[in-house]
Amino acid sequence: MGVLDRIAKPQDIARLRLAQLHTLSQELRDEIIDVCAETGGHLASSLGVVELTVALHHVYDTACDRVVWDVGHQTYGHKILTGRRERMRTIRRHGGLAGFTTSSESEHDALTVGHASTSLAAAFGMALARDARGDAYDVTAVIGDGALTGGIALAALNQIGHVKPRMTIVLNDNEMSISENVGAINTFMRQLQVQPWFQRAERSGKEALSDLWSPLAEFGSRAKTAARRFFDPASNNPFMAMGVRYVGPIDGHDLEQLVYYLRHIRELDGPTMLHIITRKGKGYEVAEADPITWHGASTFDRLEPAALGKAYQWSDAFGDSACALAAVDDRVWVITPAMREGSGLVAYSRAHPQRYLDVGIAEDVAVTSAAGLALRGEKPIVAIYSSFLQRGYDQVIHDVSLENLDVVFAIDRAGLVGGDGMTHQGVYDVAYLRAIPNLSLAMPRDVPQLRAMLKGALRRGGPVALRWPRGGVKPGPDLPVEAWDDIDWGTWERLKAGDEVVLVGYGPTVGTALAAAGDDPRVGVVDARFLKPLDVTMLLALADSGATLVTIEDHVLAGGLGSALLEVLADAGRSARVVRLGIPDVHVEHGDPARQREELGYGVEAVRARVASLLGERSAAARVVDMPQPTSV
Ligand code: HTL
Ligand code: MG
Repeated sequence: MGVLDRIAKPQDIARLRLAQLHTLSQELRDEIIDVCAETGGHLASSLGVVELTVALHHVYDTACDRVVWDVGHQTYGHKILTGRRERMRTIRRHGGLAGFTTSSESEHDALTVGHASTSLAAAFGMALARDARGDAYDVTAVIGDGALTGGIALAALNQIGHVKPRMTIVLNDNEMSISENVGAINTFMRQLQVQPWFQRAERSGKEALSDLWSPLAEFGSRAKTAARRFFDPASNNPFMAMGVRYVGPIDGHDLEQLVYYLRHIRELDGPTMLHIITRKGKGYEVAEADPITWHGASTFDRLEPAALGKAYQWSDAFGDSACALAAVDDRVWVITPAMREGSGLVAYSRAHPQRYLDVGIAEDVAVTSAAGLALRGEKPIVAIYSSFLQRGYDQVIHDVSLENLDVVFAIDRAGLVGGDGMTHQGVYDVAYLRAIPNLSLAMPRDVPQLRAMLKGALRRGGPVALRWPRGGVKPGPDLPVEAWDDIDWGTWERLKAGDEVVLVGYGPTVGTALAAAGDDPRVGVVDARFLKPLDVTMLLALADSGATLVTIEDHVLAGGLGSALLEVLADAGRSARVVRLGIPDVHVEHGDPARQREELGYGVEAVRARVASLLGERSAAARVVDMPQPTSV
């Protein structure tokens, strides 16, 4: 029986000796690899914080102390240690554990999270609440070097350094966001590690440690001395400049040091940042060698991990199109907020490095820098996930739309996203973008349409948002940009005749509509590829035809296409029977999107059933109308 097997509750970890903590770390690492091999998931990040996880649970009681993990994707070890070991193989799956910390899942998860950079502000609030109530628990934020590039993290640090509540900030620095980390603070952190004083300090830290490994009471003041040794005021440390005590960097895989510093920092007043250096993928060779691929892995064979190959994705179609467009127009730029791989931009970043920008996890900066570029005549494309564009919403309105600037938003992961779940669902952007003046919004149903829309967007100018889903797509034919289709801006396309029930979809739900309609001559299909401007002419013609209109969207119903359609009909004083299919007023958890769509009533089977019942209703109504009227007496 291993150490892990003997842990009934996380509080048991407090009693373990150093040697047992080492064994526990090994066992935990092993289990994380096994789980991820079976389920896929955020392997490399979780492996990198195994020792930190064990140290945190050794020092803190997470049932009352608050440990706030940023993003929450690195918490596989934390979940295993906090009563969820048996359910780990359900992670990210339908009805299973969430891939991120989720407070409804466990009292040990301090925050429901998935988007980056929120931990510092949330922990700051918790520390204020604790002090206001006179409580004594500890508050610790664990933030990655990637997440620290986000504006909200830096703004929170600014407050923390000003108000100075007692809290610990563990900066988990593995030099990686999903791809290589970027930014000036990152450069500073790299410089820290090559300073001779740092290397000296690391050695003397070790010595200080062997000196001081004895009961806690002895340590208070000596810890401060040791901590001070680690800091060279001549280094212009930006964290110190912001009013946060800085300790480090230390080796984040050295359990002894981790425990030592966490213990002593909790005794200090005010905020302290412990900078730890870790290796993403630590302990699993392939993941250490290629942490980018193994950041979010699909299932794999532990002993023979093959290259994680993937079919052609919508992201690839965008990346290839952007590459081609930038090659024929030297004013085209692509900006990504830290999502080079996910947005299909690896090839683009190599082909056009001068007109490629990774701004870090800073969606607001991505949008407003695009505005700046556009103000000077460039043609920026902001490549961004639907759910992360939420972070740049004010910038879209205030910096882009007000000036009617030529900025294209290339919105990926629009629709249900699967394993990432609630925090990452791309199901709000139609609603939140449709409200913005000057902006066009469209969704292609295939790659030729994507190319036509992207080319058209750059040509016509003004803010244009194009969206596509997560997942595979058939590659387009190999054609030069001049041979790409043109698109008639703002028009819909009637793909199948039929005038009793007309299914109206956009993007992938056009495929749903076609499949559900089959070859029934009574059922028509329309591709509502422009969500703004809408094709009012076609819409009113459809309404006047007397057909029942069924909108199908992989998006929330509130503010989606169905709502837009009803607005047009109401304003034009027309009436039609409209049935709206899509996501009701709930958060959709992680799971298999195809199954979720059926359950939510807009998968192929669900739509087919709905169409059958609508056709049934119509013929029943027609029979009533056709019946001979009884003669009056
Ligand atoms: N933008 C926002 C606002 N939130 C998230 N989560 C992302 C983008 C995407 N994302 C992740 S994990 C991650 C990004 C950019 C890198 C985080 O790097 P960090 O952690 O250094 O903080 P590390 O992986 O341990 O190195 C997810 O969506 C899971
Ligand atoms: Mg990192």
